[in-house]
Amino acid sequence: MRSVTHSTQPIEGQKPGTSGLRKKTPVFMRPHYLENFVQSIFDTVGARGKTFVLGGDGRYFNDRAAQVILKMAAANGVARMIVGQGALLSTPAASHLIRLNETDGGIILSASHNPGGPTEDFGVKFNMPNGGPAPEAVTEAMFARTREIAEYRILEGAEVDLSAPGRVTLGAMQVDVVDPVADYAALMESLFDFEAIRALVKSGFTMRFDGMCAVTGPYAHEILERRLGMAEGTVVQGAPLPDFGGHHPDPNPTWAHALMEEMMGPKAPDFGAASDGDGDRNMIVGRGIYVSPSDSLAVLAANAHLAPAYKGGLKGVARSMPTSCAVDRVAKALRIEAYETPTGWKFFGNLLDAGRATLCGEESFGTGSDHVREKDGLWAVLLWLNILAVRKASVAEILHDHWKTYGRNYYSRHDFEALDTHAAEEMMSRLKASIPTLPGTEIEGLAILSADDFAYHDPVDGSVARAQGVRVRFTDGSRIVLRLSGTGTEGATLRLYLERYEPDPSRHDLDPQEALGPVIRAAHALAGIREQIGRDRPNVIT
Ligand code: G16
Repeated sequence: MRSVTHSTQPIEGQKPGTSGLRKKTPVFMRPHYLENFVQSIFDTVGARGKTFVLGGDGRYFNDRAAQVILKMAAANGVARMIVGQGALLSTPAASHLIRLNETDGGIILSASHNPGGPTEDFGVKFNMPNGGPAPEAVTEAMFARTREIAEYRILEGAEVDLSAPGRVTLGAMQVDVVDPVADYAALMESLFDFEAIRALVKSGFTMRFDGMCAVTGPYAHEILERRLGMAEGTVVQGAPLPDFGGHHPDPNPTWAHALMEEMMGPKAPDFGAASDGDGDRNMIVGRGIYVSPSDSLAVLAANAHLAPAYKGGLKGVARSMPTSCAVDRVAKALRIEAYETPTGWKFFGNLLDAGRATLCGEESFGTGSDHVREKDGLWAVLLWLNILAVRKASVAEILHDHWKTYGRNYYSRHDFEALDTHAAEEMMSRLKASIPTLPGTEIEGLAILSADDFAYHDPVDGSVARAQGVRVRFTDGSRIVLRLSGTGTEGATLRLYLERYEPDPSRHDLDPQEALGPVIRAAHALAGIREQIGRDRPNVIT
């Protein structure tokens, strides 16, 4: 085995977005593309003598990319790599392995909820020794490195057999191939009352879990069916496929429509859930009732003490800025701090490390806690199950009870995808320029209280993240937020977030789109969506 150094040149556009570098798969497969980015990671965080975790969501090119990264790691002097069997690891499981083994970080191969396949999406991201996504200062340094890179190092020779757990060597590097599920399942068992959930299952409780042909399937089979005793067949679409079976592995009502239909139909089980490509997102559905991610976060915060891991209470909660303020009301009642961060799980890392927050969540179907440093789909499902087992109430009862106590934050996100990038940026610039003129004016009958472009001052390390989204608050407590997505790979995606608070229990059963009608009209008028980007309607509503 020989280590060779290849000359290369910087490649345009290797700037990590909200969560790592995501591009079309054919772009990642171009000569030197993956190699340049991986060498830039090693050049930034160091490689010699270090230990890293490696795994991905199994999408097309996952296996080959893993082999390239292993050979580059060996050539760069990495001492040890811990790799999921078959190069598979869900994102939360990777985060756990990074922490459990006290490693120097990990490389995760995933484009998350984006479709996979030869013409779809691929992604690479680096997680820090705390198990969380690299913060902006680090991803900026990686990006800077991609712009000056002149060579990369790689071992020439045979590939590593990743088909079974065990220890092998690659040059001087040790490679430990591990069962992707075992340590993660043990962690879940240490957090939740599996006994109580098993008793619930024995009492006749039924569930459907949609793995969306992505990485969570094996985890869900093991935990839900084998350890918790749910019937075989509870988990559907449970085998990870390189193209996710042609599906869009995004657990929301649009893309997980089969689950939605079943849960709204006459033969619905008691509880339904789905997870995404890399297992960090979750969607929760009760029989006949959908739980929005913002509501799910609020319900979990209000009931977390019912699970063993959180019985001592929460230190604080955190949500991304566009996420609804429902959890803030719970925090107020619990007399704990509620933090508001920019979109991107990486912004929660400092709060979790500093012990300021225990639970975090985002409107984008992400919920998690300080057990790892990523959002965690199955964790959220298990916390729900633990709560259902203790409260012995249905999802609908728990949700209505929650709204009765705290009021309901009607909430929706409208996505306008594949926009002309220039037009979308132009629209945002115009909107930002108008911010100072907005307070005190009225739009579509709603009076504007305040408007700004969100800036986050991290209370732990003092770093500042500016320009994180335009938010407009109205005097009746309603709110709109507009920002461009940082995870897309095709043109631009405008995300429009809409929220309205309703304290009156007799008005808690409205269709959210109806309840939000005036706010939606105000948002369109304010941003000039049709005039600026030529769209009347969103592609996806969540
Ligand atoms: C990623 C981030 C999340 C973020 C989401 C949407 O999720 O980890 O924190 O909320 O993207 O980001 P954007 O609105 O910029 O597209 P995932 O599941 O894709 O890793």
